[in-house]
Amino acid sequence: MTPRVKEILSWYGADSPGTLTNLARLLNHGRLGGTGKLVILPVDQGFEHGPARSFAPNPPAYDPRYHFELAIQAGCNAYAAPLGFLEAGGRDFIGDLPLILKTNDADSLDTTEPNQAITGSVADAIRLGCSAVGFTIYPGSANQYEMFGQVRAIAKEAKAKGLAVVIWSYPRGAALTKAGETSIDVIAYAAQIAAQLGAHIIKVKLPSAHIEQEEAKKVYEQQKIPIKTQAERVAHVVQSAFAGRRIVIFSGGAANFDDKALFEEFQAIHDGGGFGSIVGRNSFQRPHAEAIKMLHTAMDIHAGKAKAP
Ligand code: FBP
Repeated sequence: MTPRVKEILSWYGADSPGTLTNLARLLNHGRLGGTGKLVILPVDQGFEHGPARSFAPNPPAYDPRYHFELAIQAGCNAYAAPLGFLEAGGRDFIGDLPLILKTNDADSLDTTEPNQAITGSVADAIRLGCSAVGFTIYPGSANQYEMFGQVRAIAKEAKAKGLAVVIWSYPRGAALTKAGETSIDVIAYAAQIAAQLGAHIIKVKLPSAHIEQEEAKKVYEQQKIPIKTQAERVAHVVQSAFAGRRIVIFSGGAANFDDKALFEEFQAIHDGGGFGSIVGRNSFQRPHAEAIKMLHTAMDIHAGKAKAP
């Protein structure tokens, strides 16, 4: 156990040894093991965006086993997926890397107010040997309070049974404009909500400099909160999650094979004190060897071993 991982675990004083062991598994695995940084492969896009949009750019990715192999070979800290993908591949890769079961999912056939269905349970996560459960909330949706109640119940059970909890906190819905979904005030707020809901690991999108809420705007201006650069915005989001005492990681977004831009984002996450990335489409939609190379560069940037080229 490195001093940094010990320090991070000390922030979660209410948790049982079982939950802390699982959190430590996530932090100690892979190329970034022990650094306090994480790169996680999430593959729920088949459910969330549909199979062709997700896997046609790199057809081997239709096979559930592809993603286990990619995460293992790249040295990711963990692999996160819905029930079906984990059931389909789990037996072939027992003990090879920590797993996170997504316990709710949405599809893009539904165009009504953003919501998710419960698609997995704590019992499923334990049966599949997972270290954590994952759950998406949509702050700003008319369904947000229902989702907060659901994650509360799943997190309570997960913690009672010794698992860690990862919350994907993605603002969207009737209360927000499109720009508001990634505005700095709203992303910082989304990180705070996930922390208050008891997440061990919080996942948000990288924020823009836009400020959505009028009341918040006044404070950002009065207090001169620095939000000009991406690194400053990352630092503000991390501060918003209990003064940096919660693990906050940032999502990759739609495939953007302009690696320069991607590496600059990883650099900003590193410079702002973010804890790493969760990179789905940008890794599994490119050929395998290129994905490994990109993920290794991402890890080196997060570990401070390399600068964005
Ligand atoms: P990507 O790196 O592919 O963006 O994946 C991260 C992720 O959080 C997935 O887990 C999830 O399916 C997707 O983003 C959600 O994307 P959207 O913003 O379209 O809902």
